[in-house]
Amino acid sequence: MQSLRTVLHCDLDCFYAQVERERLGLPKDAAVAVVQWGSTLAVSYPAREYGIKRGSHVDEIRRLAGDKVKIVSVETISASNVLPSRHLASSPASPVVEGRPYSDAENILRTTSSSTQPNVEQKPPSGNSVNTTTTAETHTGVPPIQGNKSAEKVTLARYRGASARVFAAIARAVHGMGATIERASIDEAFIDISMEVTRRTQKPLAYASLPPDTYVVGGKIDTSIITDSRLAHGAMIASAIRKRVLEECSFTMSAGISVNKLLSKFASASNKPNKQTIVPLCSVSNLLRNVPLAKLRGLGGKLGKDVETFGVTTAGEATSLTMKQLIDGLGNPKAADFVYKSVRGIDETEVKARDLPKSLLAAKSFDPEKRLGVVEHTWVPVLAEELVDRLEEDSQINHRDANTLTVTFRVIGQGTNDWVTVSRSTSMPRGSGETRKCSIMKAGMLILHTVLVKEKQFKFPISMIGLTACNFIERATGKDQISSFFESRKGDNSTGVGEHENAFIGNGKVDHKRRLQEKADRDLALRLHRVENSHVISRKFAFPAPAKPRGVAKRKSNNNNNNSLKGVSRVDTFFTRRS
Ligand code: TTP
Ligand code: CA
Ligand code: CA
Repeated sequence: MQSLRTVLHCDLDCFYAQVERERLGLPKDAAVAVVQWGSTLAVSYPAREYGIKRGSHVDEIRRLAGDKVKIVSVETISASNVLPSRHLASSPASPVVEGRPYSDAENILRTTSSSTQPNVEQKPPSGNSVNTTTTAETHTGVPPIQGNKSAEKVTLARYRGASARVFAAIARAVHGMGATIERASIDEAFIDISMEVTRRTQKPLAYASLPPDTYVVGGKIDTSIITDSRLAHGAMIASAIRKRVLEECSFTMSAGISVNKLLSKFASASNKPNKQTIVPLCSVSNLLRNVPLAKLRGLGGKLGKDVETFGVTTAGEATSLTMKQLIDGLGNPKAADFVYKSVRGIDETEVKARDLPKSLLAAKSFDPEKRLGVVEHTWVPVLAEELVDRLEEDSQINHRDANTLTVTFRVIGQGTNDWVTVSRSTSMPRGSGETRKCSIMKAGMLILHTVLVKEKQFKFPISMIGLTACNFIERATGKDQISSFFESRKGDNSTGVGEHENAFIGNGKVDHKRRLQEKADRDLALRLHRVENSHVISRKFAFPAPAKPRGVAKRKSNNNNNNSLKGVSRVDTFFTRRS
């Protein structure tokens, strides 16, 4: 029965903008717009007051807000330190093309040494030094540094990192509640807290004790009614989670509290930023009455269009359709059932902790390039570096290693003259840092060279290259690592046993049941962290499904540095020969 479930939807406010605001040490109320190739991805709420929206071009931001909005570009990485083209703005029409070209080095120098440049990024980029370019700001005569899509690639590492911190804080906030957390995107999660709410409803909760930033769709709730009382308890938990995220990560988050995913997601978006909204069952029909069909989950595409052929455009109107009409019209009883329920706010979908990503990808599309050397020297090192970073992050969180490296590229097929996507796999080089990066580069170059130059199965130009790590195997992990990961707090990099676990071990009073519960919670937290990468990969780099890899190295559990397909020695020979 859906009224006995309590489902939260948590969504960070203007996520990328908050990450940049925090990174640059700007005040909480700073007007910030985060742009990628000149177009806005995220807008802080104060900046929204100028009329700036997602998709606004930098020119428009300047026109609307002058220098009152801080423009920050997403981080990009390039193969060379300074590529002349990177100083051009993304659009030829943009006046910033006329801006004085200057180098990254100059920019960093300027930004770190000049206190008279209030709108210039204050902190140098974190992470990789030489190849990582932080592209910042700006306005009034200073060109946005990020510029040339074909010479740089965007990296979302900053936002992934911030997201991981947030999810860790959420996991800690619901620790011990038997909650299920489903990561829905880089900045949002569904949390099923039904079990904890059931436990809490033994105690009455007065409406007046709800946090002041709690809104109720349709006015008030009556906490003497069990369904409303559950939502009130849910609101207390939501508030605690948001508080924790704010304290540990300095990010504000909005939340929706209701009985299912559909309604809680609606709720979280209805009072932003930094607020939470309850949708009680009695207000569902009012809430959905004027909602366009396309706004409902699952009805944004063809199915929604099919329902519109009945002559209805809103959820409210669609409730006039009978199940029989829907089955006859849609020709699919399952789809009919889904529509019938959705327009009434009924969603039986479970909140599910998702599985680990099966692969990690670093990829780049670029203008067709005829010279293999340019691709090898420009993109392979950048992608290898990104992949190593992600592998190391993944290894730390998920205690596993990839066994296979797949190199995918887009070229012209011999004879057909069509673009084709080709994949070749080899054993994943082991090691860490620079050494591993070099080995991955060598393996990638060997594959490209073998397929494109030696075998001549495909023709230049080449327009995309991707390095994928897959075929993961779990490393044996000690309990300490899990505990310390779970318990570690912001800024606490210690690898020792967390405070909770210490108490647990120290007093020896915790019973078996609690021990199991804690383990379940830790596993939950880990599972949650493990899905951290999957969303971003598939969303940000629309990467064609690789053709069935040929020559995939056999999985070996005791694989150390076993580059069995072509062999490290062959890779080394190749590299030595070329260099
Ligand atoms: P959203 O949650 O959709 O938006 P938001 O967090 O910026 O703002 P809101 O307060 O309204 O929730 O997206 C989260 C981040 O994902 C966003 O900050 C930037 C990124 N993003 C894109 O890069 N492209 C997109 O098309 C969307 C929708 C988001
Ligand atoms: Ca958001
Ligand atoms: Ca979101």
